[in-house]
Amino acid sequence: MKFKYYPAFILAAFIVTGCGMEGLPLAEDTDGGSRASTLQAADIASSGSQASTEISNGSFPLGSQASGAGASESTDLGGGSPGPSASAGNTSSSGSAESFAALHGALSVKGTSLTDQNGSSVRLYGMSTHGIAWFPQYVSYDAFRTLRDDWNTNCVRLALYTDEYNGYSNGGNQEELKSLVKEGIDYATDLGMYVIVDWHVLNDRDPNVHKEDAVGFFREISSLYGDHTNILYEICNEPNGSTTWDNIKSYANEVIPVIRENDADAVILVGTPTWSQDIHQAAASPLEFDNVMYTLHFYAATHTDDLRSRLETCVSEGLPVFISEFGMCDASGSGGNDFGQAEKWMELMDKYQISFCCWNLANKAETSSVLKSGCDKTSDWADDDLSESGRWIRERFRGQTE
Ligand code: IDC
Repeated sequence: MKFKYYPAFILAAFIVTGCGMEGLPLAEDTDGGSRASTLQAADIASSGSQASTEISNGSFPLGSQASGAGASESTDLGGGSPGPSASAGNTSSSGSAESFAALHGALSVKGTSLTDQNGSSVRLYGMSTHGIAWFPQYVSYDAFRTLRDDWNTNCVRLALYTDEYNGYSNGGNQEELKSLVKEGIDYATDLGMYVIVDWHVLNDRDPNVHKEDAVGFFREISSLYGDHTNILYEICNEPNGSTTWDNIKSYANEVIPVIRENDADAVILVGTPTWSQDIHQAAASPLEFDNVMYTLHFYAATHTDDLRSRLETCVSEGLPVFISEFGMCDASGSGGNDFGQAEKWMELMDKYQISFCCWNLANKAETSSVLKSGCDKTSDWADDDLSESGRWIRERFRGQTE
């Protein structure tokens, strides 16, 4: 067991100012005006209005948005309750006294599968946080414990936005954000879960825009956690716009060696062009590193047969794919859920044993948030605390086997 325990340090009174996501620049936004908007969360928390979004061609436009945020201004980090040792019982999938991450240990990519320390293939599944800068209250031991024990998940994804308002490379307090990432890793480690550190490229479109920050960030995190076997690095969430696979490759060829200096065999997830939909481009020209998986993201009310058949083709031809983000709703993160399409995606992921994370653990007033916008609880959610998305995906996780 190679876990090193870092005492979880608590960000006392991590105050999020101007954290309303309405202040975020939009991917498709050409109106600089929205960038300047710094609505206070409290001003908008009650609005509850949903984004009205135009979806075209199955791609992912972040259309005009006016959804309310459920983030609280002054944040409770869940009390920072001390975790049990990493060998604490895990009532989730394994049913063993040993934790899931202890049981499976260091992962590697063999063919299209994630493979554990014993050579068996293993699937990771769980929730992605929303942007941790805006919703830090869910980066807590108790939230993750609930996801492990009640939702039957074995993995959590920490989404660190880069270029959105107050993101890591756009005004965010980098030290506080890194502390939050470290806390999240520590909580997941204590709970014997795997954890994905997601450098959430979105508004920046091309990961090269903030490459220097990415290099510094991943150097630091991998130097602290290089001996952990439960951490995966996702180096660019969703390149988009005119970003090409060659642009992404050139970024990956710089960032991956930085991580590998400290963590020689970590699994690294790499985003693909067009909001991580163009995995066929990665298949045509893969990276030359071991232990890499390519990400595909889907939103079930937007992406259907075409993207599923692309996934099927690429995986059948040998591409290792990790679905590190998906929603049951449309690509704006709102609109109606399409559970029929979501079920088809689930069946396909089961067929190919693909690992997956669902967007998002938050109480924002948008369809993809799994908590109701009126829910202030940060763990131990009852049925009534969950949104329609939350109720559906929790049921799905509960029935999931590795
Ligand atoms: C959305 C959030 C929304 C936020 C917006 C910021 O749900 O609250 O205002 O980002 O631009 C993605 C992205 C993910 C998006 C999500 C839904 O990875 O950041 O979150 N989505 O739009 N890709 C496809 C959909």
